[in-house]
Amino acid sequence: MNTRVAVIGAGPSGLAQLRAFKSAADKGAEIPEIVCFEKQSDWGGLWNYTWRTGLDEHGDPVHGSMYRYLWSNGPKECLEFADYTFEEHFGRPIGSYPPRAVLWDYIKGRVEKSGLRKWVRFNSPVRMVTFSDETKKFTVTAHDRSNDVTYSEEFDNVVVASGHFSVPNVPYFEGFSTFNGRILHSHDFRDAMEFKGKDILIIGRSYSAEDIGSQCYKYGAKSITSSYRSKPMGFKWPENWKEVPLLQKVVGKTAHFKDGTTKDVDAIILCTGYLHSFPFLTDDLKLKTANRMWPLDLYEGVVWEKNPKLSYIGMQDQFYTFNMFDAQAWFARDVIMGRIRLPSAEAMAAHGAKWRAREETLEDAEQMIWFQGDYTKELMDQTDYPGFDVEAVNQTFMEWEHHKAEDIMSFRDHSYRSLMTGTMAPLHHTPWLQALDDSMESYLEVKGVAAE
Ligand code: FAD
Ligand code: NA0
Repeated sequence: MNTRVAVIGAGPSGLAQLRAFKSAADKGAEIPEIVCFEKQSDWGGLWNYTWRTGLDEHGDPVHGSMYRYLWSNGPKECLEFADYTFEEHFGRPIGSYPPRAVLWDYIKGRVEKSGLRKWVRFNSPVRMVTFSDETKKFTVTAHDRSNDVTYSEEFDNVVVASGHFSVPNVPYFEGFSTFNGRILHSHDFRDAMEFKGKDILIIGRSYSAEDIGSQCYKYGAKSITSSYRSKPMGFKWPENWKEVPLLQKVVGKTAHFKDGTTKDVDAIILCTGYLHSFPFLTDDLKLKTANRMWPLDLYEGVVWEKNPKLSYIGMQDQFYTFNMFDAQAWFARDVIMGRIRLPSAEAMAAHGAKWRAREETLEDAEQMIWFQGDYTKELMDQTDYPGFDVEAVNQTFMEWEHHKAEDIMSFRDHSYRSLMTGTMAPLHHTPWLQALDDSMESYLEVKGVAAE
């Protein structure tokens, strides 16, 4: 097979794509040549923490949005790879809410074991992708930052796996330009210690708002005020955390809210989400969507309907993550390798419209989880991805939701059963609120015995 496939991004989605092809090769299939372009100097996407904000060492926008002390926001049992379990990677069962470094290690373990590093060109941001109607090929232009050379190569297929939690959505509020404090977006948040002893204002009501506020509480912020546009998060917050309606303006250090209340604050953290941004794609190839469960124009949430030689992985809003990316990558692989025949353009659009219609009826997180579970199952049923019990994963998500509602500051102190191995995770040695060291060594420590 002398076809060539470009994969853009070596985060969990791009690495799922590499792993999908490798698994076909391991079973004896002839696979295309794969070239993965990765802007950063290492793989793992957002899980590859960077202290940098703004521009990277080359002057490109920093991709990373993750921060120190970030622990998984959902049970690891819900994202476990079906073909590479946590137990296989760590050699024993570990807790259910690992910190970032532990999850990064797990993601890397699978691709290192498969020997996939040679498929990745690091320090290589893709600058442009075009498609020729004549040759039916893509031209991918990349910047080799290590040698400062820009070059172009032809590919038969392109898989976009560049993530969509990197380019911040930054609204303006009256008085921002004269605010006497720091204003930042969650994309640039790195270390909660910066806000110790400070009064902070958080704008937003989703996962970044919830977790960055919780981080600031844990590391000693004086007070947290979180301001919502649509509805409050509604958790039982600690004493020094108040939820208020939307910010109207700031005057000096004083924030004014829609209900007429005010609060003096030292810093404002905009947890206002991210933009899907693909500056390297021409308009005919570019997915344009908000962060939602069912973006349109992607057959099975993966294949670009207007040009099925192009696929996208991981573009949905996410409850399911790593194993859903796997299911998508296995599907994209089989379309590329001709194992899955695509229906007509009309049938693809009609199929997407049905999912979108269901998506529009979703009212809460629980319904979204079942929706995404059904979607992941539909994908898995079409490929040889090992598969797993989606209903059991959904039930674990339900338990997680229940534990959060019970106590938002201790939900990470629970543990769950692996749906891949059947093993019950041990309880972590220290309650999350008291566990200030998020290093892998500290997390994997067993009763005072340091990890090897
Ligand atoms: P990314 O991880 O963003 O990786 C995309 C990759 O593409 C990056 O390596 C980037 O450098 C590269 N890239 C981008 N543009 C180019 C280009 N032009 N050329 C070449 N390479 C490019 N999910 C969970 O399951 N659990 C969590 O606890 C969790 N926490 C999160 C916390 C935060 C703060 C954020 C923002 C997200 C979190 N997520 C979490 C969701 C996260 O989206 C997924 O876990 C996962 O990282 C998505 O993988 P991805 O490969 O699609 O995107
Ligand atoms: P995210 O929370 O960064 O998670 C991304 C939020 O922004 C919504 O609450 C929305 O309000 C609000 N918003 C947007 N524009 C606004 C405006 N003009 N005024 C006021 N509010 C505004 O982003 P979203 O898209 O979920 O929410 C945007 C991802 O990062 C998630 O996948 C999450 O899982 C992940 N994450 C994980 C962790 C951990 O694992 C931590 C942080 C983030 P409204 O009213 O429209 O809802 C620990």
